[in-house]
Amino acid sequence: MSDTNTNTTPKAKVELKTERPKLHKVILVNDDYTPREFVVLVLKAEFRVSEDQAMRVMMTAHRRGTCVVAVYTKDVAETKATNATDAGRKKGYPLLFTTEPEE
Ligand code: TYC
Repeated sequence: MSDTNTNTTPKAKVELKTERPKLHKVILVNDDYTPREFVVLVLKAEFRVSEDQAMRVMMTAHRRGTCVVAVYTKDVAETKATNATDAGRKKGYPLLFTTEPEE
């Protein structure tokens, strides 16, 4: 009993599936008041993108209404969106970053 495995009952196989955490998009929303250069500044500071990439993202939001900036885990996406939105608010701009889960 103590040194022999007499248990012949088949064990249920437990499948351990590790789900990847869903990524969340940070979305830049266009407005009519925030200066283009300020949007580029915030994108570079908060999302660590190059001048070129910041300019492309800003112009895409400017022309199309919105642009996906980057994807992160939920917490990081929400923190960065809040920080970037607050940077605009501090200057009195209606600059807005939102988040949404990726499909
Ligand atoms: N539309 C703004 C302007 O013409 C610039 C701008 C671009 C503001 C993108 C917000 O998400 C934005 N000054």
